[in-house]
Amino acid sequence: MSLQWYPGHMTKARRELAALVPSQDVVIEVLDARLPASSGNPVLTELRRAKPCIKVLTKSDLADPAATRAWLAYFAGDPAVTAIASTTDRPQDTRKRIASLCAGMARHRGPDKAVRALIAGVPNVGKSTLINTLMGRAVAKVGDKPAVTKNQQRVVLPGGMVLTDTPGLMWPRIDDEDVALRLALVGSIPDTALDYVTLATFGARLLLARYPAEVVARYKLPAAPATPEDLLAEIGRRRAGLRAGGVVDLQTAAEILVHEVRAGRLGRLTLEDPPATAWTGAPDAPDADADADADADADASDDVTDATDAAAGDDRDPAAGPGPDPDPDRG
Ligand SMILES: Nc1nc2c(ncn2[C@@H]2O[C@H](COP(=O)(O)OP(=O)(O)OP(=O)(O)O)[C@@H](O)[C@H]2O)c(=O)[nH]1
Ligand SMILES: [Mg+2]
Repeated sequence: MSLQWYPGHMTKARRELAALVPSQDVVIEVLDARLPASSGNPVLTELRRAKPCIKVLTKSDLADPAATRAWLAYFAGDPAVTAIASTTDRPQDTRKRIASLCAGMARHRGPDKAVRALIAGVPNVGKSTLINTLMGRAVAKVGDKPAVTKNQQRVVLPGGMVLTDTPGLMWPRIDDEDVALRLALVGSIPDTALDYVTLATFGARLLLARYPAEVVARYKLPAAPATPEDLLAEIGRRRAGLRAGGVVDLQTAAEILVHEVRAGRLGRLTLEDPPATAWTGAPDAPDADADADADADADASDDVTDATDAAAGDDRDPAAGPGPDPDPDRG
């Protein structure tokens, strides 16, 4: 299966993003902390080329804290980017951390010229929310569905930095079916592009493999069902009711599972792990700016952590937030 969901405004959005990149000092790529690989847009990687880049793993309050640490450690091996995790729970920390990183990455601008940064990424990952967090008030429209932002929006932060929000961007054809299904499961691809039973069956398989205990607890099951189909049937029997003739309402069961995964009802889940092979070059040579930033922000909260900390074996919870916390390290 290759999924095509490329609404008309995205052709224009891509063209406008390509035109914007050269004038920017920093590219802020927003990723969903539950999907740090699948929510990375190859179009953006190509457009930004060698621009300094901050990867912000948003919604880390919904992601598995141990997995977020593993992802930050993985990204710390990439000398071309700096990765942090964020959540809307701690806006002050996000503001402080991003301002400090951007200032460090755009020293060439000097003290008199405003730093320019753009925020980009796939739909619904929280780009406009991040703009609002950085502004300290609601200036950009946000919504819990993909493709809310249709045009670029430029704002000037209280500290003087010029920031541009951009529309969520997909690539014209997603050939990797698992990537498409993972993106749909977190709501970056609209429900209209796929059918719920296909999506929920995929989600159920993923959950049974990665978080069987959370599945058992949420749906009050005696044990983890053997197959994704069995799980959907159980959810159907317990929550969706039966149709005429005692048939399980699979469609409703599928909708329940998808919505509950998205909303974090099963707990904090991450749907993919970093590659097993870490980046192996120059592990002792993090760039000087990143070090300075880490020092300056040594008191930053656990909710916003930079990749250098994670790589150094920092075992703080990168995203202490509400909800169940499967992280045994958390103090
Ligand atoms: N739980 C949680 N939800 C978040 C966080 N950040 C954003 N959201 C929610 O995610 C949804 C999408 O947020 P937006 O800021 O509109 O996302 P976007 O990337 O601008 O989306 P498009 O403009 O459609 O590409 C909204 O319902 C936000 O409230 C977060 O840190 N945690
Ligand atoms: Mg938006």
